Amino acid sequence: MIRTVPTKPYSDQKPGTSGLRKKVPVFQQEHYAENFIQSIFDALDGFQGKTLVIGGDGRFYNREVIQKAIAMAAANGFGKVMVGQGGILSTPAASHVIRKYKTFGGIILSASHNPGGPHEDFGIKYNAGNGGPAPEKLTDAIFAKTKAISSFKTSDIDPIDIDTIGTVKAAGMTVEVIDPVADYAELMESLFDFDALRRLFKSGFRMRFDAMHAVTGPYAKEILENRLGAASGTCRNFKPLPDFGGHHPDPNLVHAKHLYDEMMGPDAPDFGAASDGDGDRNLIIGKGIFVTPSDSVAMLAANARLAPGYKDGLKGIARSMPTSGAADRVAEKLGIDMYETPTGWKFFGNLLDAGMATICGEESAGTGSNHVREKDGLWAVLLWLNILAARGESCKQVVTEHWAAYGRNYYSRHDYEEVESDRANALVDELRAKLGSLPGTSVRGLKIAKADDFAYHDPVDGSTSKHQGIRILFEGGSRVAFRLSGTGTSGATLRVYIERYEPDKARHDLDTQAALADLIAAADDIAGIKSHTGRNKPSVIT
Ligand code: VG1
Ligand code: CO
Repeated sequence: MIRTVPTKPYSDQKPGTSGLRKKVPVFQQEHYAENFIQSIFDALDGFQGKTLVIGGDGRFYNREVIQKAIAMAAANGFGKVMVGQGGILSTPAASHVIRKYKTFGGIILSASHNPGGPHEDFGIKYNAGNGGPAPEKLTDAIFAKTKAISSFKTSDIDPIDIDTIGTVKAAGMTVEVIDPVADYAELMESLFDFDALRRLFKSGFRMRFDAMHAVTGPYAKEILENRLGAASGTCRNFKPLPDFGGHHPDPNLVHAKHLYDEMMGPDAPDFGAASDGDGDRNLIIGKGIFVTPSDSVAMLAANARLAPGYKDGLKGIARSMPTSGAADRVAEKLGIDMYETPTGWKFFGNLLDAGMATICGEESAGTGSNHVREKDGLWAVLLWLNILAARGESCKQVVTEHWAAYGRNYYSRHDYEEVESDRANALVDELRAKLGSLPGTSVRGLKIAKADDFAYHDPVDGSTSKHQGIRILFEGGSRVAFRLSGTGTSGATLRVYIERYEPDKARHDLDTQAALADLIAAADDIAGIKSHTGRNKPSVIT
């Protein structure tokens, strides 16, 4: 039943910020998925007889790769696989299942916020036994294996019925199909005050949750409508579709503009939220107010004690380098440590495992805590709801009171998508080459205090990760940062991050782009964005 199949390496299987992401036709090349899965197994040690979790966000090609992964896990000697029913497991739910059942690790099939369909994106990532994304050391080892692979192991089994919950045997291995929602919903119930949330909804509190036809639909429906009693119809686009209904499952102000418009409209519900393809991101919009992800991390951290799961306070806060400094001010006030990591959730794992950080966040709408080892979209939504219920205030009140107490970090990210790779690389190379000469000079009346290429020294395992984004720090605390995306599948995406701190309460309701206008102009002067990319404006502004 078990076969060793000869194969040839592909040279382009380097995992990016979060796993390997390519267009579906790339993944459909002969043995492409098999090569990568075998390389994951080849980079691991000691899984014989152990359990592997397999699930995905339901996108096109999910079911096919799940069958391949099951057959290969059996041939490689795993004792058991746990598969989400219908091939579904959100990224945070998969992380939880790995941890709860103390499995060896898990394979998550997702390209997250990237679009899905026969000509769109697919992805594979590996999460380790702590439930977190493979650290760099492991992704480097996997990449090395992909370049040298000469065969993979698989077994000749009939396709497993992944739509029926239960346990079957295949090639000597146990396959358990599990309810993808139950364990996760129970975890949420242990962290948040569900009684208070039921009272909130009973009192007439109205909410809109947009699952964007992606994986959080079944989770949100069960938790918000079934368990918490939110009105039926609270969840929209809740059926996961292989092509996400033809949209990008990216909860930002472009792809979830309909939600934004509704929340700014005359009959807006009290609270609006959305999540991405694999359920680890969150978009938070209160009635009449958009909450910037960086602010959201800070506000959740400042109020976390109001939720039962965090009543004893936080050990520390961690944020990625491009994320605004709003959370730093909260950490300072709470007297707890603050960590600044590179982009990508894999860098939070050690801090969470070591008990050094409790809440982590990224400017890209990712927030999470030590309850799992991934960012968690619904978790953030539920923590917000818990805070609103406990404070008896609106989202807008919580936000404006936070700014009044801590000051406001005006913040925006400008993305230039699908830029020619050579041109994007040239921009970064030029910028890097002149970093040394920038400090002390002024641009648009802003004096540069420091300019560097961010490097992270992991305080837990001592490893160093270099070239994690270029930072230009101005006197007075404003800054711009530049990096190239590691999740795209065509050309390069340049991300420009812009931040300015405003302590003055009288200046807290400016338009964000206007408040940042001089820094936006300075970023272009310094990096030559327009001339390098050939674009005169960003594709997406968050
Ligand atoms: C982006 C975000 C990053 C996030 C990553 C994965 O990466 O900027 O903060 O961790 O996506 O999120 P990049 O390299 O494109 O900037 V997800 O929800 O796509 O798994
Ligand atoms: Co995601």
